[in-house]
Amino acid sequence: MKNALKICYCGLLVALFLFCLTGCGKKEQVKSESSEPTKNIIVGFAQLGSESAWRNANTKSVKEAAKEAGITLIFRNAENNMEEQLKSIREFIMQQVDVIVLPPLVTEGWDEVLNEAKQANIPVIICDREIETDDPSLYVTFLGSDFVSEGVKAAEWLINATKDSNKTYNIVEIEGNVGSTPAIDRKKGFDSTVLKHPRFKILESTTGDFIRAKGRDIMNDMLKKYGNEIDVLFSHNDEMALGAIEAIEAYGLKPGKDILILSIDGQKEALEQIIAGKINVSVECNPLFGHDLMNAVKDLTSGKTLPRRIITKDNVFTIENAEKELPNREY
Ligand code: GZL
Repeated sequence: MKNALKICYCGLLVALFLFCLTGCGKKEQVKSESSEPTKNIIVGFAQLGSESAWRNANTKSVKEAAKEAGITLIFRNAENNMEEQLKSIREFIMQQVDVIVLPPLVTEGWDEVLNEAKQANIPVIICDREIETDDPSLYVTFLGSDFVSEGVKAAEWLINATKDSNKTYNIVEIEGNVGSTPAIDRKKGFDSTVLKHPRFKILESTTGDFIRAKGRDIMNDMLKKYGNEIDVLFSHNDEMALGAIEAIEAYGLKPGKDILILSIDGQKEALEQIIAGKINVSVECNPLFGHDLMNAVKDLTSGKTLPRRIITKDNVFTIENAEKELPNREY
């Protein structure tokens, strides 16, 4: 009997020992001393305007992505006024946000305010458009499209579409905001590619500020000046191309046939016009980078190193694929 008691007693002692060894029952979430409580991230976003469907889709994408990521977004809209963007950035610095995100209206004039952000130890992400600066430390990364490539893709479509013709093609160009990287680089990519071929000539190139009504008015003026001489319009965005279509039809010509129309952005309305035969090509410029932007913010604030450039993918829409793509368009 005594032996049996001894065995039970030893068994109990072993069970007790094992129990304590495994953490004494209920597991507690043990925070190591070094783990910080998850901090709420505050981002200042100085949007440049609401001039196009592209811009409004970009705003929506950034706001929704911030909400999904649990990031507090302080949103300001400069309505195409650089002074307002500068004011917004200084406001964000006063509020000591964690990250400033800037889609710069134009490339020049940001060094002073970005130096103030640097002195305040607030990192800056440039998105959508780029800045010119001699000080690469003024921002961490650029997230956006390759505008030179967009211009080249528009030119390549035109070169291919006219390769069997021996006529000279007179081109007019309606540009985006003067001094903005999409306007500068789309022009660079397009002009440098088409002008390698003697059959193309650029009659005139002028800004429409990415605005539909201005695209219409400028096309009007160009038609008054050159009339039926115009064979091709290269518009730096769909909004201005859609405005130009109104002017071309009012003049009595057929857009997409009498005047080939090359455009950029890939917005829903442009794909509808491609299907209607009034626009020949729209090179996509994707505004829906809110999710990628918030991932970059989270990586940055958790100490990860970001790539210097994060380039969004852009497709090309023509009569061959517009119908299939139309249901997927979110802007
Ligand atoms: C391009 C963006 C341009 C769009 C226009 O990234 O900055 O501005 O192409 C928009 O539609 O107005």
